[in-house]
Amino acid sequence: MTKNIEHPTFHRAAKGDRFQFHDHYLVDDLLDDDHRMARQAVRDWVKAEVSPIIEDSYERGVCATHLFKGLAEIGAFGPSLPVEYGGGGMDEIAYGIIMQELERGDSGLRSMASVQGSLVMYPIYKYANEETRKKYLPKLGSGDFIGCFGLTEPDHGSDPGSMVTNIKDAGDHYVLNGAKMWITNSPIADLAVVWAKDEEGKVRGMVVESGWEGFSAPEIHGKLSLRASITGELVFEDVKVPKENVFPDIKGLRGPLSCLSKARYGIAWGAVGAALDCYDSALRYTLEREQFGRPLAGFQLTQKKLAEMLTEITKGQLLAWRLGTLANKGEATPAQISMAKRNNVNMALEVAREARQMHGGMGITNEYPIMRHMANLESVITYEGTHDIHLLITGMEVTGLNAFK
Ligand code: TGC
Ligand code: FAD
Repeated sequence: MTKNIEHPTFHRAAKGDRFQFHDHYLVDDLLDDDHRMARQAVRDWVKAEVSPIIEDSYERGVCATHLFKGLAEIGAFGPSLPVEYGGGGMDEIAYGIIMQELERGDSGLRSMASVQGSLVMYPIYKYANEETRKKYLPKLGSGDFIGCFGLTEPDHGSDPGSMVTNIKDAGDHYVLNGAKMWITNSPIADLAVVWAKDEEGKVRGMVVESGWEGFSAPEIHGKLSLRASITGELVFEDVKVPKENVFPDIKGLRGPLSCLSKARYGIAWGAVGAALDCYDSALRYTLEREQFGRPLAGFQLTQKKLAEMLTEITKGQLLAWRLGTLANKGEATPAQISMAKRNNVNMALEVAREARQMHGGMGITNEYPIMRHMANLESVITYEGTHDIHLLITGMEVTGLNAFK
């Protein structure tokens, strides 16, 4: 059988927007013009600025820090935060669709935006005093400052409530001691949003500048995942933190967990982007690659794989979109967000694994984005709450029984 170029899928993929036709359930119709414009702008930017360099960055294990400025220019930092505080003034669906397009490029790229917007700008906007907001948010929004978020510790990952990093009142300032681990962007950060216990054992949040005495952020080497993103520790040795930098009114784990809700929501959308890129590559490859005298896509087993991938991606798109409509009304619950993060990241990882096999030997090379997405997604399924932690959050919601305590 010869290659069937009239095959509608192939025809549409070759002719039009190469991603458009993956929208099997016309989710596009659920978006408004602002969403579509934001998506196109980010897609074009990723194609022009990221696609040409990402395989090289990944292979060398280098974070392309110049992209921070570009991310700021396309409005990827805090898309749903108010404009006057450095955000984009858009809704939650715009935020989600931007994360989708970034992660189509690379999960590490989406990480840069998630951390800056949802884990650094969001808590400063939500919890800091007005002076601190004005001091840091414009520079974070413009990409002049890079931020990081320190919650996880060497001995306390899934259970951040047991953290030992602490602050002690020293009159006109606090003294911060402790260490954080696995912190995205920490070695290049200008500031960190840090969570530490006060003398009453309550978790408090604060902005800590990297130039202050006693602050260091050594890089973590040897990562085989998210290689285009930089990760490090945060070490605090008697760091003096001015009192105005400590968030005044939020006490307890609710503070950092509310930021995680915001970022996990973005990941639920972002993972769809990584899945779409893998699916797209598998579809193109199997339509072109011939074995036994016909395109691989002509075999039933390949079609089963493609059909199932597209079905799962479509379900993930609809889950993210529905969550977005709830988030726009302020009604998305942490448990709903957990379900979407868990489902969509797992879905993307399964799609990546299947796509890898469909590329045969070529699938293990950097000619195709598959291995990079697959390895990245191993981090994504671990950070912001592991796959199993999100399962237990859902389990708690449906049974009313807390499996953590
Ligand atoms: P628990 O007693 O259940 O809750 C403590 C307080 O927090 C409230 N809460 C939330 N509030 C807002 N949003 C959420 N998602 C919330 N979840 C819980 C809760 O109502 C309670 O409030 P209050 O007022 O009654 O005190 O806490 P727990 O100690 O039992 O822990 C529960 C658990 C295990 C679910 C939680 O600790 C958890 O989510 N663990 C996973 C840790 C995690 O996700 N770490 C992520 C670190 S940051 C990161 O990975 C960034 S990657 C960045 C990138 O590169 O993209
Ligand atoms: P652990 O908590 O030790 O878990 C190990 C395993 O045990 C997991 O499979 C987990 O699901 C399982 N487990 C744990 N508790 C239970 C339980 N009760 N029941 C059943 N199974 C359980 N953190 C930050 O604060 N800021 C960042 O910017 C950041 N960036 C990161 C970037 C990367 C690349 C990575 C890999 C991590 C990052 N993290 C960050 C940390 C991340 O959030 C943690 O790795 C994650 O929360 C898991 O913690 P842990 O690695 O200590 O694993």
